[in-house]
Amino acid sequence: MKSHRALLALAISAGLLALAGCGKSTDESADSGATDTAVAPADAAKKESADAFVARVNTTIEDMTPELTSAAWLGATYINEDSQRVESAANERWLTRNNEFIAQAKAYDTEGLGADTARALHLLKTSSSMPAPRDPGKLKELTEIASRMGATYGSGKWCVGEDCKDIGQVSEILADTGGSSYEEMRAAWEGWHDIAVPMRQDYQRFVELTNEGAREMGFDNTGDVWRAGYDMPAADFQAEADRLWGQVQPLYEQLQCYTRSKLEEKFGEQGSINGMIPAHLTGNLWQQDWGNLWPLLQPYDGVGNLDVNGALRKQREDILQDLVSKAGGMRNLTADKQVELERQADLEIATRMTRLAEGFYTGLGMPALPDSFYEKSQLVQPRDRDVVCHASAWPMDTDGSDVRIKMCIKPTEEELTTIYHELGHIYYYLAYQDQAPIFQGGAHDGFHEAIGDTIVLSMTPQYLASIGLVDQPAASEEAVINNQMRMALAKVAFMPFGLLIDRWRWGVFDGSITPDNYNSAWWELKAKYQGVAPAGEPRGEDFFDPGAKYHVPGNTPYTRYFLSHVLQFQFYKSLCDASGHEGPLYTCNFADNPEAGKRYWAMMQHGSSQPWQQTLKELTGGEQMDASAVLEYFQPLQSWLQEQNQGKTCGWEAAKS
Ligand code: X8Z
Ligand code: ZN
Repeated sequence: MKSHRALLALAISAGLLALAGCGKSTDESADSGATDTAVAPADAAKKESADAFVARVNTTIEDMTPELTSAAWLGATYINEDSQRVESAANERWLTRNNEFIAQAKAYDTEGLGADTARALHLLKTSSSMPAPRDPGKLKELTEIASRMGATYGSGKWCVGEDCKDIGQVSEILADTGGSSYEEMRAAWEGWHDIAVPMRQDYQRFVELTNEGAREMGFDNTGDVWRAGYDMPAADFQAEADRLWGQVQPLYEQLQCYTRSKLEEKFGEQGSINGMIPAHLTGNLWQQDWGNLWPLLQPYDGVGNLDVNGALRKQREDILQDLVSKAGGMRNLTADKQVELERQADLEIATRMTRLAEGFYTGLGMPALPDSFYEKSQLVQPRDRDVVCHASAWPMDTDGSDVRIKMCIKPTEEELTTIYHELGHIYYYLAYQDQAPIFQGGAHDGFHEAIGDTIVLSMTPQYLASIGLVDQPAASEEAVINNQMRMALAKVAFMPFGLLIDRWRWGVFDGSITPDNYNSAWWELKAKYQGVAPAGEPRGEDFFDPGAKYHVPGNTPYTRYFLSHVLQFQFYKSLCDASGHEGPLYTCNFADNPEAGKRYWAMMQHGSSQPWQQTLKELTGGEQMDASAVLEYFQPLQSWLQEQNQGKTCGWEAAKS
């Protein structure tokens, strides 16, 4: 069976299909403003029972998914004008059908319907991340813009004269926080942000078109549609996200303060801007993961070796040496042959890393990945064409027989954890493949993002040692703090970023942020939530900095990642309990525990067939998202940071950004 899950998956991965996306929940209040007056859908609803209609929708999704996903896969892995044309045409066909479905779904009175049918109708009405206008010309224009923005991002390069660097190469300069100079990092950061400038016009039109689609569906604007997908009144959702942020904000502020002071020690006055962190200094283009600042921020030098990067690099080097010696030694190799062997080594280490991740899931009792996964996935960056390197996971059809990931894997810790993340999506697809297509989505989109990240929390030093990536871990308070810092640089640093992208887009969609302040509003939010600022002059409206982040041109809603960063700690705690873990939460590793695996799989099997609160309750016992497990986990680090920050003036002056 095909599904909305496939479509949701594309939302997760490819972006375009997000438009068809599902997994959004149903919410009466979201429908209450419906203005659909078209006669045809009402007539259709009289002639076709709701049950028959939902069955037809399911069959249609099943039938249309393979072509749609293939077109999107081509668009992302073979960027050129032809693939964009095929991709946007496939989307156009699907969106046209989906609009008919939405209109008809709204014509049914849900009173007295069976629970599944009512849920399916509800999902249909609230499941568009790219609401499309009914006007065929405008719908076509929208799909073309969406494809073009995706391609512009995917093929983006920072060029100095003839020397052009893609996102991987730019990221390497930023990631080398010990080696690259302040100015080198700044040039790389600015260079990448230039790729987004040409998207500004397209994005503005994109907003107009999707807002028109949203209004035709009965919503105020596109952001209103996005917020409707959480089985609660859309208006309450923002307050819920604020509440969760309020729980973790003090911890983030301590981490920001410590990081800033270390940057000041290293760079002097250039290390901070009115108490904020300069955007090009965190080792990441968007300041969402500070793991690359480890050399600067490691609390206790040399306590417990957590150098996963070094271990992976060495493994790749060993693989290459092996290939070279099998080929008769370096001296006997042509330049072409050397490149070929390098490439083989890249693929071999990427495959090994993926097998490690798969091993975690199979260790929990989940199935092995089908051979087709390894045959059809893109694990390394092709040399002969542009692709979208941003990692994604794809269900190509609705029966789970063709699942893939698309990545440009390099031998780093960050990429390793991203593989575990992507396989979380893949295993979710496999777990709910027996659901009707329309229920093949996450309980909500944050659940989808949290599956793999929960596993990442279980990648303790003990686990990393068990797979040969670090030495037998030290057991000391210092080692605990070191490991907590390693996790916090990925997880805590991310949280404000997870929130702010959609704060910006919600504002853009509701008109409170207008095109003439797109960029200034972006930096105000960056300042307010992250305490991050660009170096030098304020970034004016000649730039379009939000477009330099994949999910904006890719139109993937982002609050899901913020929610995931809360949920994953709740899932982790429950799975740790299920595995019989005793002791502090942060020491728990549930690898190879069948009980934890059973509980997890049972939750995943529900897909989006019931409100997420119910699914959450089955796993955790509670119906609310709650960040107290985040605070419990990081308690030792929070105390340690407080001590380190004593006597410092923390906080920042956001207004001056
Ligand atoms: O986009 C992703 C995944 C694919 S769903 C690689 N993530 C967000 C990002 O990279 O911005 C995972 C964490 C946040
Ligand atoms: Zn994801």
